[in-house]
Amino acid sequence: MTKDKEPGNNKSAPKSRKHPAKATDDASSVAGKGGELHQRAGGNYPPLTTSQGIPIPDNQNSLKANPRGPTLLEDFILREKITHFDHERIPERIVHARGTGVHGTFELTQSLAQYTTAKILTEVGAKTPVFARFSTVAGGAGSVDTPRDVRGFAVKFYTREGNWDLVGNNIPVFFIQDAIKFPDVVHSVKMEPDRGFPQAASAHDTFWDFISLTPESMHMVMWIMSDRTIPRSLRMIEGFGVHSFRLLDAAGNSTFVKFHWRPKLGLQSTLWDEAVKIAGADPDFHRRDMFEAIERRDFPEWELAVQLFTQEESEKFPFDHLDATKLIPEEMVPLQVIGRMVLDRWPENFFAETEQVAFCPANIAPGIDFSNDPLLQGRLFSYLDTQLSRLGSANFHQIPVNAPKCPFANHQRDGHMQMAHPKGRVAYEPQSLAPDSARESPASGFPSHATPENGDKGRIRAESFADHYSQARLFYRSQTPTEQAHLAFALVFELSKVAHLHVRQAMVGHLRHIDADLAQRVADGLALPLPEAPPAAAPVQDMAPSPALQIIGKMHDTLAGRAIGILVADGSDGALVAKLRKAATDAGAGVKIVAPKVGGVTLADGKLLPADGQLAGTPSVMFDAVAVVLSAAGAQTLSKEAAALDFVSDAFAHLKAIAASPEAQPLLDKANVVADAGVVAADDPKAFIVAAKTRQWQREPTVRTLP
Ligand code: HDE
Repeated sequence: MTKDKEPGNNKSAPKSRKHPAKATDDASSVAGKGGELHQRAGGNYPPLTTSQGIPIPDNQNSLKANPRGPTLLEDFILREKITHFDHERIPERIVHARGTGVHGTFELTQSLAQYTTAKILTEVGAKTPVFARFSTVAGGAGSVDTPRDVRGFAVKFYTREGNWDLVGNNIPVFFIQDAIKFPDVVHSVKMEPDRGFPQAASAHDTFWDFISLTPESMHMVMWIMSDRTIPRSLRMIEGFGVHSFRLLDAAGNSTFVKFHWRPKLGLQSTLWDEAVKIAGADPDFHRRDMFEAIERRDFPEWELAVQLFTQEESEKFPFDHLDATKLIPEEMVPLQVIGRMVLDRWPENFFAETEQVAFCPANIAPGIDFSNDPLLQGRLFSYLDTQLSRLGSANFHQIPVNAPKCPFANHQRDGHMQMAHPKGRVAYEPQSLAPDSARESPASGFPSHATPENGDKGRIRAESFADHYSQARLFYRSQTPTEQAHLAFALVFELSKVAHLHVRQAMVGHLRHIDADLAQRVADGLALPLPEAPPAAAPVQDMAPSPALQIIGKMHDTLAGRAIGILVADGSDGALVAKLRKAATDAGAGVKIVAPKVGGVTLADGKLLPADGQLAGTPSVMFDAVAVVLSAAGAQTLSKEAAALDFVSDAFAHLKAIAASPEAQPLLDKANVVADAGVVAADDPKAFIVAAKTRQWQREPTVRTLP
């Protein structure tokens, strides 16, 4: 049957379907565009088909009784397309919904053969494929990248002995000691259930109400109020496995281990005001940053390091290492670097890989084992459970990003979306009918540590978990004065968003146990009389400061992997721009030209300089340092442009280096930029590079009042 002969068609309709590019009537104008696109694409493209393989003749028009008549139920092409579309979304992760995933490789550089049989930790030089996913915790999948939040740092190692998932965070401790509190802490931080806001923010009453009633969270509170939770880039965060795990040797002897990821680029954070403005300017800031780094082959890299300790050593720690609100200071148990991870391949399809990847702390290789940390024990249940509902089937391990890359076989069968078709009549074990069917391996299968257990059953919190303030104090007192000020500022900001006075009071009461000066600063910042401290469950200990807990101490003076913006306008000096660009790229930075119009500017010598970003859409928060190269006329024009004034004044307030041509001075003056070591002449690229490699911390007291 040809369409021309279908009942109800008038004469013009068949034409529009047969020759979409030539269609002229209103209803077919889209078809016209589609047709042109096809022609432009050219080449040998495969025919568009339904999911059943039926070739589709017209992807622009549904099947109608006549050109202006009703759509027919018969249109299986329309129905299949819309039905699939209707079901495109799956439930997002209850936490860590917003994520960025990248493929890469892990290479072991130092063997742990003395402690473990795990091949991934003993085969030096072996390269293991990995998939890493970085995430925020509280916001939905479509939320912004830069709220104040913990970052998830999950790595799936496709080892020769099965998948090992190290599902960590960029903070080495957690809010709670027992998994039974997880739904509470998450419900408190998520948007409030009656009003549906705030999205992706901890600065609200329910979160601080819960926290103020949960003293065990105080150490984590110090970390989340530090600049660790407003990172500059996902390439510049640390990762931590958090819990103690065990390594097991061939004889079954156990050594405890904590895992750490250390970024090659060093740590780097934004300032709070900067993070807020980035959220508006580019909600995908971190995802885009990672994507662009991979695109330009500037592959992010981390060292994997371990802290190893025995049961006997752990008994001498002034805290319980099974308590996930505690860390082991590096100064107490040094880090040993054992390998490196390089991320070098962006997923081909975001949904198939980043969205469908399923990490689970229970995915573990023989030779590594769990500890009794009650938070870890709860996690061992939660991930598979949530993934069954998120991915909709017990067969989600067959999705390519989740499937092991080593052989795997068992007698699990059937279920929704079974993609495999196992052969044979035997789907059980023990059996005697199929010699080649999979069997258990008593000698080489996953061993569990033979931990002796005794004591009374009960809903009990160990007494060794009672000290809630000592490590919070350790963290705060280990920070530089700048970091301490930022932490106090963050607490004042967050608690100022809390409407309930008693919650603010309770929080400041806790701070008194951590550090008297911190409590006073926050109380002053809230205009709050210093409240009573609550009773402490255990005496607060003074621990030796740990500089390894700082961010500033771990920042590298470098432009590697950083971004420089050069603001230009018509009449700018092209030679100066070229000089600055060369100096910045030689130092490892990416450079973007920012201009009032995206088409670019006409330089003083008449040449056209194309822009990478238009001024209004490319504010200085996108960059680590900026240069302003303007002619006198350009500076005059931009002095009337709010976006240009913001570009300069924000760069200054965000403690960034600014290089400026002398003619740009009126713009700098109007933006209240005051000369200091970070404001340099544009024709001195060397000085600019030195200043751009770091933040101008000394400037901070001149641009904002910190508590
Ligand atoms: Fe998770 N966590 N978590 N978590 N977690 C999930 O699993 C959970 C905890 C972490 O990129 C969920 O598949 C419980 C600590 C990361 O896909 C869920 C407890 C740490 C990711 C879950 C914790 C993490 C998750 C949600 C307390 C750092 C994202 C979706 C007992 C060591 C992984 C999913 C990705 C995701 C449960 C605490 C890290 C609900 C019950 C501590 C990085 O299963």
